[in-house]
Amino acid sequence: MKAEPKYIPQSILSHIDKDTRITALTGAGISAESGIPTFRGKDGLWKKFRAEELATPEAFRKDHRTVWEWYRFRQDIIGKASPNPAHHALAEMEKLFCNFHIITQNVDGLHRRAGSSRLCCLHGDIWEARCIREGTVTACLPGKDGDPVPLCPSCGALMRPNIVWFGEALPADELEKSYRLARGSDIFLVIGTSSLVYPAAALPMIAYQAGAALIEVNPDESPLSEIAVHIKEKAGTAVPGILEEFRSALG
Ligand code: BV8
Repeated sequence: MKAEPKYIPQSILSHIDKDTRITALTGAGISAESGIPTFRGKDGLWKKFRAEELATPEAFRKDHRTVWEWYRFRQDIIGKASPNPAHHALAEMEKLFCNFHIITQNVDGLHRRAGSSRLCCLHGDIWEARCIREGTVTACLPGKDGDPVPLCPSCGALMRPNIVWFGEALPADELEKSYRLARGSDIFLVIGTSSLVYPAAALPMIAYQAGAALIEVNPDESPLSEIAVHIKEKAGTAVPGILEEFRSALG
């Protein structure tokens, strides 16, 4: 009698092949072991602010310098961070399965640095800035003489982080692609997210109601934990373990 695998139920593994449609939705928790603070964890505070108070158009209008200081603080941490085994394992899954995609809420760029390319980025990129006048997007370069606030290289207007703030619409094309992926998944992995921020948090239920097997990797409970196969482990341990179980199931 073959022992039940540690992570993915045998009933799921016995049906996978290289064409199985697998989607991974990732949140800040997948980058925690890279040393990047999560949003709502104990280390989620910056000075006296919380992320929800700074990641808004109102905060930027009120005090764009403080918002830029927060993003430069995060860029500094992210710049020193590297993809961890969970990011690398997802990049490996993309090589094993022709219908493997990642939908990420993260803005840190670590999936791309790990080699993932089939990526749906819902909330933008901390390494990009956008001109508030022209809307042009450029790499997020330092401001004049290292000032944290960058100005548009072509028109000189103020630039903002090219990130989706609370109260702002997500990029329509990325959001539509994420709905399509959720509806068309055989296996939907949910890795390192509190599943509190919408519309991203709606994706696992969309996948589940469309018939996907829902697998959650999170050391803590989340609103999904009751209906998902909940792996109560850190992503850096569990995701490489899931990769190995997928690999052996493919033979
Ligand atoms: C919008 C960029 C409408 C900023 C972010 C219903 C429908 C639509 C909207 C809403 C709705 N209800 C409420 C809203 C409004 C709001 C919302 O959802 N609010 C929440 C707080 C209730 N949503 C919005 O405002 C969205 N906009 O809908 O606009 C609209 C439509 C048309 C026209 C105009 C407007 C925009 C949301 C995007 C906000 N921007 N990020 C930045 O990064 O600076 S969201 C932010 O939260 C991050 O992107 C983050 O990824 C995301 C979710 O958080 P998590 O990733 O889950 O991180 P968190 O810290 O919460 O959790 C970490 C988890 O990891 C924990 O569970 C922990 O246990 C686990 N973990 C820890 N260590 C590990 C681990 N797991 C594994 N391994 C480990 N080692």
